[in-house]
Amino acid sequence: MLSYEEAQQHLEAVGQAHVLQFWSELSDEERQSFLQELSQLDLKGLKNHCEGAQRAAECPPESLDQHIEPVPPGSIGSVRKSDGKSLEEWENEGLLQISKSRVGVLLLAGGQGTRLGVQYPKGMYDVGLPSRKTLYQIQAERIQRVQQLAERRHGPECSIPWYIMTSEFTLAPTEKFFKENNYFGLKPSDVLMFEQRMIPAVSFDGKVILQGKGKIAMAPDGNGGLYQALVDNAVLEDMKKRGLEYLHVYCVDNILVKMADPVFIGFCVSRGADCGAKVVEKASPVEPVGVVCRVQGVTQVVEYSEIQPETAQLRGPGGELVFSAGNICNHFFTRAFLQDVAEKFKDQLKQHVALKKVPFVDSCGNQVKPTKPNGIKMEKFVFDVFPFSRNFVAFEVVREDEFSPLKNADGAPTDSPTTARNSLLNQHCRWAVAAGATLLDEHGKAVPPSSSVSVGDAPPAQCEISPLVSYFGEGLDQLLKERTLKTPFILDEKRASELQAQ
Ligand code: UD2
Repeated sequence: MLSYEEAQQHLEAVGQAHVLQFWSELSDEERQSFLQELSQLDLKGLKNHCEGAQRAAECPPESLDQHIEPVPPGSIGSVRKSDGKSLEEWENEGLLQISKSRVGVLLLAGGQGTRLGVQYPKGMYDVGLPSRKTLYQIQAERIQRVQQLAERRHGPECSIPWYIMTSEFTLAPTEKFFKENNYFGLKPSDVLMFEQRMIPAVSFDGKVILQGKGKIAMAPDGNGGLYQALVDNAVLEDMKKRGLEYLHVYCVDNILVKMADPVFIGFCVSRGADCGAKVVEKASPVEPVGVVCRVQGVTQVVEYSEIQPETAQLRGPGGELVFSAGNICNHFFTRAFLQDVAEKFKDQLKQHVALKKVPFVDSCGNQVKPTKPNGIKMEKFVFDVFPFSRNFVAFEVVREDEFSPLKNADGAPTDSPTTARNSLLNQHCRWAVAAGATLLDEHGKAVPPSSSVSVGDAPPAQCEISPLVSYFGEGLDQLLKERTLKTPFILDEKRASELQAQ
């Protein structure tokens, strides 16, 4: 650990002496923890970081809009446009890879969830399903089920390790939550949490922002911090040791996420891809999802915060959005590609600039909550490795089946706890009806089979199916065919075995 004198010397040398301006007011304990924080900071890189942030905020990089082109629709794989046979083949290939324990999943869970406004990790959020399951529990159960499907189809016992990238904000509560819940039935040795790096927020005049008198305002380095974190935490070595060849990387808040989706894995593997992304057709020009597109012939994602509104609104002759391939933060990577990124490309990743309101202490020691942006946060994005891929593929999936993210607090028209809950319950009503069940709503009225509604709308009935019973609607006909079911109806494992016995 650095001594006070060493810290002072380093900070002075990089023009950041103000960081220690309240030293004399700190208690012994606060001094210790501050020195610890400073020791973990890359003090040598601090000068570049602060100058780079200041420069980037003063003259933002040129927008890519003039250079972007849509990805030709023919080069995007698609669930909707593929025949049943191809889908089956991909699924089978995916399940085969899973059964050989070659597939892992990696959750990006280091974000702060500011828009949702909760103080705990988003994965712990309960959107108010009849079962009161949290996002983490739903995900854990999907892993178990897809493992089981692979074993049933192809034989030997297999496992899908679950890597969870956290940050200083989310690691401790996530670990505690998993322990308290017995890892939701997964083997603890298959759940591997690690931390991404944090970097300081910088003021417009290039100074590190003090969040407290003995605390720097730090933020995670963006979900593209993944690649550095893989190296810092020897994750690729762990993958190699376990014989994993493929990784499905996804973000925490999509209630419909298909963990280790066999169809997607099978599609990517059979195309020989080293890198892939799921997309959905954008719902509107302003939907907050990046677009998969080409820039000077190279496929990449342009994030929603960086595309000009005029470009996002461009429409083709049939009225369709020109840039419609919406990124849903579901990525496929081979281990070999990740190894390449770790060795050759991770330091070349673009830095994105976000101007944020960062609470700080002013020079008189007053705590200030700014009302307009005062700080620069630099972030890396997980998809910025796509241009390094030798064979990138995009795969379009059906929104109603696969994408309903939780971003905002209730009251917002989209991406809220209510829309996420509704999307899941709608999906489960569709599954039950397709399996031949008649659902009775709370008034005892049969739900018409065609009553499908769009993502996020209120479901026709409260029907929830545990992922431990069905991963993607499979296996329900033998349980539900010709049954009339009163709702609210929860199909969990116990109910499933009762139905089977009847
Ligand atoms: C992400 C995608 C966007 C679209 C959208 C769909 C990126 C950069 N953008 O936007 O194109 O696909 O999701 O929902 O991927 N995270 C970390 N560490 C960090 C920051 C974020 O792990 O430092 C995680 C976060 O916990 C979440 C995921 O990355 O699971 C996405 O982060 P977000 O919710 O801030 O991204 P968003 O919605 O702006």
